[in-house]
Amino acid sequence: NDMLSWQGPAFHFYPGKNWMNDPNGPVYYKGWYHLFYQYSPEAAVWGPIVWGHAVSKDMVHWRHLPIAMERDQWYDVNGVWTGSATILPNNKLVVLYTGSTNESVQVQNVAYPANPSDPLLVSWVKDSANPVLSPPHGIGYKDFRDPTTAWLTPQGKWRMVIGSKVNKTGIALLYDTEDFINYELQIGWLHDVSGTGMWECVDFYPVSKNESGLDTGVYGPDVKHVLKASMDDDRCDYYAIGTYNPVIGKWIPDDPKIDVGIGLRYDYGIYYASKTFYDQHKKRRILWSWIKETDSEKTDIKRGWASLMAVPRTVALDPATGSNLIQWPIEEFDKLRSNLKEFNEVRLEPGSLIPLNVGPTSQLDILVEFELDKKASNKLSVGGGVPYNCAGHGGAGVRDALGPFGLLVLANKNLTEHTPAYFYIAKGKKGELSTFFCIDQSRSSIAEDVDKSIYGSTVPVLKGEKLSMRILVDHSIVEGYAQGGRTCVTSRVYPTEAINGDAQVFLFNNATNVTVVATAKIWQMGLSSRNESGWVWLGP
Ligand code: DQQ
Repeated sequence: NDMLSWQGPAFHFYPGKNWMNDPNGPVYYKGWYHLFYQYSPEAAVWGPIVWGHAVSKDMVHWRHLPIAMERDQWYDVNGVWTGSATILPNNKLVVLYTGSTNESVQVQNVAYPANPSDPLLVSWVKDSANPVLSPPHGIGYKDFRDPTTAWLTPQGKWRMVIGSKVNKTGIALLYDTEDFINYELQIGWLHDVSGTGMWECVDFYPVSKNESGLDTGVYGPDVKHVLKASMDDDRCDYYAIGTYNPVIGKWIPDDPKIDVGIGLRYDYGIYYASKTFYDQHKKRRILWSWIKETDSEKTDIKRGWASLMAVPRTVALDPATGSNLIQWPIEEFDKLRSNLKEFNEVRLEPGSLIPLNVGPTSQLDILVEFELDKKASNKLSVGGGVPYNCAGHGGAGVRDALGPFGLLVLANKNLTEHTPAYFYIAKGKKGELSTFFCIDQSRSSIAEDVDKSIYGSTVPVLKGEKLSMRILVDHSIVEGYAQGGRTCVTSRVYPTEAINGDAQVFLFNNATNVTVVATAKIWQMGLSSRNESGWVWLGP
C-alpha cells in the first residue's frame, strides 16, 4: 500500500479519486484557466461519464470544483462525453459536447455558463434545443463525436469539426452555424485517410513559424494548419501539418506520406485524446492530454484512482524544420524547481554506468546534453542499414556501435528495477545517421501485471546541434522531450522497490564504439496535493 500511495503524482493533474479520461473544454476565462475532464465519479474504471472541473491561475496549482455537467437529460444519460469551448465576441462562452443518449446514439449538445459573471463557471445550463446535431445520413450512430472549438469563417459563420468514420476511413466532418443551434453540414469532408478507422477527439488549429501561438480562426499566407486525430484503433494521437483552404473547407497535408494517422505523433508513448486551446492571456497554444494507467484494473481499483493529465505543453511549429511541431512543458512548471544539482562534462566511456547523487528521485526535472566524439562516429558503420525500432530492438540493454546512451531513472541499487530514457544513433543505407529517442519500460518494475513496452521514435537533429533530452519524473510518470520537444515519449512505470529513498539516477553509455560526454542539470520538483494520510481535495 505504501507502493500504491507512492504512485500518486505530485505535479501532474488528476482528480485524486476515481477515473478520469479526456481533457474537455480547456479555456482561459476571466483570469482563470479551466480544465474539464471526462470523469467517472463512482469508480476507478471508465463508466458513466460526467464533466469534472478544476480551475487554476497558472495550470500548476489547481482548485477542484463540483461536477460541471451531470448525466441528467435523455440525450446524455449514457454519458456527457468529450467537447470543446469556444469564446464568442463579448467574451461569451459556449460549450459543444457529445451526449450518449438513452439509446446510446451519439449526438451533439450545447451548454452555457449559468452565470457568465462567475469567473469560476461553477454552474452550467444545457440548451433546451438539445440535441442540436444527430448523426447525418451515412454515418453510424456510434461514430459521431467530440466536436472541436469553433472558429469564424471568412463568410462570418462559426465552423467546427466532428470526428467519424465511413467503413475503415477516418474522416473529419465540417459544420457551419450562426447560432450554435442550427448547423449546415459542409459538402465533402475537411479531410479523410483510408484505413485509419474512427477519428476521436479531432483537433484543428493554425500554427506559424513566426508565432508561438495563434487563435483558432487565424489563416493567411504564413499560416499552416495542424489536423490531429486520436485513433480509436491504436489509441494514439496523430497529427499532420498542412494547408487549409477556408473557401472550399479542405485541408491538404504538406506530405501525404505522413498524413494524419500514418505519420507523426504528439507522443510515442502513452498519450491520448488530447486537445489544444489558445491561451489569449499569454498568447500561446497549449496542449492537454490524458495519460492512462498501464497496470491492472484490479490495482487501479485498490488504489482508488486511475489516470492523470500530462503536464500541459506549449505546442508550436518547429521554426528550424518547419515540418514538425515542438512541445514543451509550460514555463509555469519551472517555478516548482529547487535544489539544482549540476554535473558538468561527465565522460561516459563505452559500457559505463555513473550514479548521480541528486537526493530524492521521485520528483525530478532533468535536462541533459550529450556530445559525441565526432572522429569516432565518422569511422563507424552499423551494418546492414536496418532501420532501428525502439520497440523491436530489445531496449536499452542491447549494445550497438552508437548507442544506446542516456539516463536511468527510478533505478534501485542492484538494477532489478530501472527505467532508461536514451538516444540511439542508427546508420542508414547511404551512411546517414538517424537519431532515435526511446523510453524502455521493460525493466521498470518486477511486478508482472504492468505494461513493459519500449516506446520511442526518430528525432530530427540538425547540423551542429548537441543531443538533448528533458525528463520529468513524477512518481509513476516519466515524460521525455528530445531536441527541445521535437519528439516526446510519455511512459507509466510502477516500480515496487525503486521508490522513495531506494531509487537512484544514473547516466549510462551502452554504445560499444563511442565515448559520450554528458552535462546534466537536475532539479527537485515540488508541489503535491496529498499528505501522508491520503488524498487532499483542494476545493471546492
Ligand atoms: N472518450 C470519450 C469520447 C471520446 C473518447 C468518452 C476518447 O467522447 O471519443 O469518454 O477517449
